[in-house]
Amino acid sequence: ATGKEVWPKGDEKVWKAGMRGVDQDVSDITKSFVNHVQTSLARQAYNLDNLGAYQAAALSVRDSLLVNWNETQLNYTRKTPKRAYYLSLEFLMGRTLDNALLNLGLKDKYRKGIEALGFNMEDILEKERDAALGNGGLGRLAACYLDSGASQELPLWGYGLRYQYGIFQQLISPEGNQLEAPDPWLENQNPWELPRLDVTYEVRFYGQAERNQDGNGRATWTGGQEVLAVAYDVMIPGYKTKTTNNLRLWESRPKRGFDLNSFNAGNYEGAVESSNSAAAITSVLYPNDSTTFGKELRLKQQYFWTAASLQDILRRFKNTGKPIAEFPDCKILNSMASTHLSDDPSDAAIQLNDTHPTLAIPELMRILIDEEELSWDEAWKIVNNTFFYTNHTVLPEALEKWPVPLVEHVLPRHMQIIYDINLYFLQAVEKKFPGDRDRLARMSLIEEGYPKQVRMAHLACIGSRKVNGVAELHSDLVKTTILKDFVEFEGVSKFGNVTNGVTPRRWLDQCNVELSDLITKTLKVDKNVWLKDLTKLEGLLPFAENKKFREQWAAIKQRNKERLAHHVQSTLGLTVRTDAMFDVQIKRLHEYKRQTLNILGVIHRYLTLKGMSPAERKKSNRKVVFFAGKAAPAYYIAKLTIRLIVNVARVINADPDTKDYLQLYFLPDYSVSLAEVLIPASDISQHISTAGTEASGTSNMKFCLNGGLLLGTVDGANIEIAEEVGESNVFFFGHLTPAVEDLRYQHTYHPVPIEQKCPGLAKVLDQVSAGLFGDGAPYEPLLNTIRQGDYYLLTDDFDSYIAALAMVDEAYLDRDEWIKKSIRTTAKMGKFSSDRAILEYAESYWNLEPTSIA
Ligand code: F58
Repeated sequence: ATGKEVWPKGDEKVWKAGMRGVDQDVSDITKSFVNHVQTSLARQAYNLDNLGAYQAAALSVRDSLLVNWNETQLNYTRKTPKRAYYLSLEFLMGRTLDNALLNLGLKDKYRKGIEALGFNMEDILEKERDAALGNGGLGRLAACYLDSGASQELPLWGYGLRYQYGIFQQLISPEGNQLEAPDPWLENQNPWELPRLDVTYEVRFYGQAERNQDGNGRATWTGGQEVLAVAYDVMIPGYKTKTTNNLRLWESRPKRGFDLNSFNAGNYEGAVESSNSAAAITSVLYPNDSTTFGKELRLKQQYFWTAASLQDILRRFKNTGKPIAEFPDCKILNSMASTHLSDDPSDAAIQLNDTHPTLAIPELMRILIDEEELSWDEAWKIVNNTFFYTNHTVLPEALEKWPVPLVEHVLPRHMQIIYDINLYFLQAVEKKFPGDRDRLARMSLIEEGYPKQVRMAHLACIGSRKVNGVAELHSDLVKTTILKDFVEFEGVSKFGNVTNGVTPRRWLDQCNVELSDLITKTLKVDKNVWLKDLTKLEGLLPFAENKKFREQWAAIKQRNKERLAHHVQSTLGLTVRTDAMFDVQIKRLHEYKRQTLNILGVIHRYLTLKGMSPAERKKSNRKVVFFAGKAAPAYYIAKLTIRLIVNVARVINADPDTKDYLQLYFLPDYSVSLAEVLIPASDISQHISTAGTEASGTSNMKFCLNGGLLLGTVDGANIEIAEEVGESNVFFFGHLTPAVEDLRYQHTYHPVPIEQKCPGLAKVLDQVSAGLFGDGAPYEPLLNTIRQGDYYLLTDDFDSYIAALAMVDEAYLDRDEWIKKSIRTTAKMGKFSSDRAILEYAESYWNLEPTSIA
């Protein structure tokens, strides 16, 4: 503010009319906005900044959502349809206001109202903080599925944790090191959540589990620590439908405020100790790379969340009071799974998003046996018909395992149940494969060792009705590698595939408004039609041949690049040239994702440019390379990669010989909101994991949906994208999955010096070592991962990678042909809508039907 601002902003008459709340000329929107300014925020037109305006707008939109949410929930209660529950430890929601306005179809009206009050829509949207309760793809997938579930009118709820702190904020030091800062996202209040202080459950930890003497398999679990789970509800509006589903997030609180005895004895710290430890459970999201397991607090998070969610699900059932057929004394059994009537779970399906919620399996067993007094077989049948497990990785180091002593200590009763499950299971395996000791050891829920560990993927698999991977190749790998024995034992029909998808509402309509408008105009259908049936995009195909259309398409890409350049200028003070190809790689930093291959490729390009005469250089393609992504705080090699990128950028952006042809940026603090600016601006994006390591990828889908082409390995969903858009529109390189094992064997037993095997790469590494980008010594550990062992096969794929980059350059020189590829790519992305994916889960897994809200 300049100090000279005139208050109120906007039209004083509209403000006054809004304040009186009676004037017929004032739209409902401005009325409700002004009302929230005055009452909920206790502020006035005379001191309202953009943040306040955002909050007032959010509260006003929330009122509209609440009407639909209430109707939806009432409808479910009355009609008691079968429900599905998506249990995910992560929901990476990003911002809500823009999405809610678009789904409600109210964006234009709000824009006008807000402008009349003197505010600018884009400015207030920027004030919202991301809800970043997730690490990456797995968490964002959960958010897309909630959007699609509501949009397709499915009775689908999410269950998660209300972390006080989301994924850490990433800062980059002048030396290029990643620093982590907390993400206090709830600091300015969160208008999107409804605290439900009346919905609470008790959750126990530690204590003693005593098996009953009468041999009925039951036990009593007592003592230990009891904490309270309090529900916070987040409304999930469907696109252009009244259906507004719920995401329930649990917060942990102490059951009793503090210990009065200690307090009275003057021991104030002691008095609050246990309450602090209860509150700690939901304090922070684990910023995992895939290996840091074994932490007690994480185990407590997992149990706290599954136990609270199951109690909530069971209470909801009991309230339906459904007719009891087969087991007259047990409502739960009948409403949950009429297993004796048909093979179909009848009342609830629970999807396990990775193994993180697997404790729900022994927990439901515990409730059914110890509390509802069912027999083991009855309980196991229900469990087996209720759960579904999605696997998101086959990397061995990423498969969750919990030390037996830890589980025994924190959840003594669950450890007993896991042992019992294992006993019955191994007896069945032994029956089918008599005397096959190795097989029993491989399949056991318990891995021998010091300490013994519980293999959560095995537990999730045998406790579930179905198991799926997230792309065709990945699902095949699940069946042939990590769960091979289980396929042989249980039959292949239990194992399926649901290729991931992304919501076209956020990832096209919201993030690329101009492209969405052009598509609507061109397809000559209402926007709702193609946004809900994304295969309609195929109607764009003929327009690839239309010159005027291509010009419009290209002009939009150009403006998206300018928007990104403007963002970089205003946040980092750096000037990005926009008359260049934009090449983007944005994802968590991980060795298997091979950001290192990309940065070494950039150095290679730089050295090549340096070696050219000025005249030669003039003929080369201008390029700007963007990286963004966080490294797990303890992942040393990933952090070194960031450091290398930042220091290479520092050198090459300042080199007068090359800076017109090659620029490089590492954008700090990657987030959903940043992705929404980066993705629409990309010409080419990189998805270059070692073959067989990336389960699916979902940003590849987002880029292609926005007309960006793909440079990638034959991995994950890249393969299915190429099947749809045609291989001629994708740049593939590198070895294929079946070759990987062999190549690794060669590295170990017949290593060839890098100078011999891949001289181009050797030269690049030498330049880094020699100090071209600042002291080379700190990078040695990173470079040595390639020189020795090279587990992720950079030396095997480097040459074909460089060749693929050259093909990208060549293709880009023929701009008209490039735009055609871009249009054809978008046109063929229909398959990758998360609507398709969620309907596959609903039909082939959960047996769930849409329920409309009249
Ligand atoms: C990702 N997994 C896969 N895990 O890597 C990606 O290929 C896939 O597209 C996506 O799931 C959705 O299916 C992933 O994001 C995590 O972030 C875990 C968080 C918890 C600890 C272990 C990693």
